[in-house]
Amino acid sequence: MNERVAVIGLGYIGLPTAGLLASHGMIVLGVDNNPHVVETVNKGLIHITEPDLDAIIQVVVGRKLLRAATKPEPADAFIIAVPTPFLDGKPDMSHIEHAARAIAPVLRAGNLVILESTCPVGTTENMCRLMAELRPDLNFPVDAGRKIDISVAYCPERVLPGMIMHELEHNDRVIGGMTEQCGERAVRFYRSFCKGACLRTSVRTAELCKLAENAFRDVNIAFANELSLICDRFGVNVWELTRLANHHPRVKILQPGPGVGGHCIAVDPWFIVSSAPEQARLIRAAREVNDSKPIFVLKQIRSFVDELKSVGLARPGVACLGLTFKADVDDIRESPALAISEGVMRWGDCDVFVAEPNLRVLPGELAGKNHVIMKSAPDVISSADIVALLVNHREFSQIEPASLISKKIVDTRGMWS
Ligand code: SAJ
Repeated sequence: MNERVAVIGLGYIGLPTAGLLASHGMIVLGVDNNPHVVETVNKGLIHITEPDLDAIIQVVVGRKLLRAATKPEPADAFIIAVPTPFLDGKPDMSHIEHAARAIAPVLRAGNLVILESTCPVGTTENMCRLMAELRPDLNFPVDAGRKIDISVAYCPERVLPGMIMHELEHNDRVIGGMTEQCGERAVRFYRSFCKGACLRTSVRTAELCKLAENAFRDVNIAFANELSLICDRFGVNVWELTRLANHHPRVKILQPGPGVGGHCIAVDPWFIVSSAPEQARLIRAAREVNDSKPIFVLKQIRSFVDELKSVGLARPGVACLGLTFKADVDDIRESPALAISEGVMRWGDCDVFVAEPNLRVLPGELAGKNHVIMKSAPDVISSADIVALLVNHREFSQIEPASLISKKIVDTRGMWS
């Protein structure tokens, strides 16, 4: 019989996972507390932008392999993929707690519960203890030596937004079982749809592994961003410098940018820093370097604004190209490009022209402001005196170099450098 799976949380990870499992013949219930999301998915549509996801969801909903609801129902396996924000200097695990409370009443002996959300070390154990308290009639892997009714594992998602459907199927998975038996059960589950290696370990190692991966990338991007500041001081082109340095066989410098955004790399390193502040000095420094980069970009734009004002231009026009946290996605969470555009808007003495091909309306503080206008990239460039390239969307590579002549340029992504 087909395996029944409930996926809790239909966001950037949960919905693609639900679609992939259903496309492998599993009967999937997607659970989300947002009725709009549930309604959208049940129509075979999607509420996020991710290449190839729309076609998969349309097919599996049409074939009745995927259905959405606001409450969990009994299943063989439960995957929890809910947000884990970092609020006021502390990780907020309340969504995981709510998910555990929601699935506890429908759990049955033989079930598998997998946590995929990024979380601080120890979270899976806490979640397991909570479910054990809520269901004293079932044996959870919290007390050594007892027969286990419910297998619990941590298997972090590691997919790259923009490539999720491919990476969900092909990336290797790190699978931490609360016990060996839990790990083996979870490995069998992932092997049924994942073509990558399924690497078994402990829950704590798997939790820290996910955080280490994102902190590693953050530290490496911080190195590139710090180099861009050093290059600015010496009048050196950072893009040329990194290109040349990367010809060394053991050097691979990442790309500097306007800062680091998204809900993963800009957030997850704090889970390590907040729980090991004395040890995580480099990881903290990297966060600070990356968080300070939008301020540097704002200063670059401001110096052009002041220069134009000093020669008599009363209200310079600033084109902000891109608002999302990275290229070719519609996600604005922690976006440095959005923060920079809002910063320019707040000065109040410039006109702000925004081009963002992946959004239909102006988000956040930019919405409803008289001096902020959203238009196509060629239109914003022709209206502006200063052009700030904030996101390297593929549409922007079509921009005619001739249209930039006579403009002041702040190219944060090296597209025109
Ligand atoms: N960025 C740079 N320079 C670079 C690379 C990225 O400035 O050379 C910036 C991007 O513009 C963006 C931010 O970093 O603002 C993060 O983008 P990203 O593409 O590096 O990563 P995410 O956040 O989309 O996805 C990451 C991935 N983690 C790693 O590569 C280690 C992904 O595999 C994870 O699954 C995801 O976080 C997650 O969900 O944790």
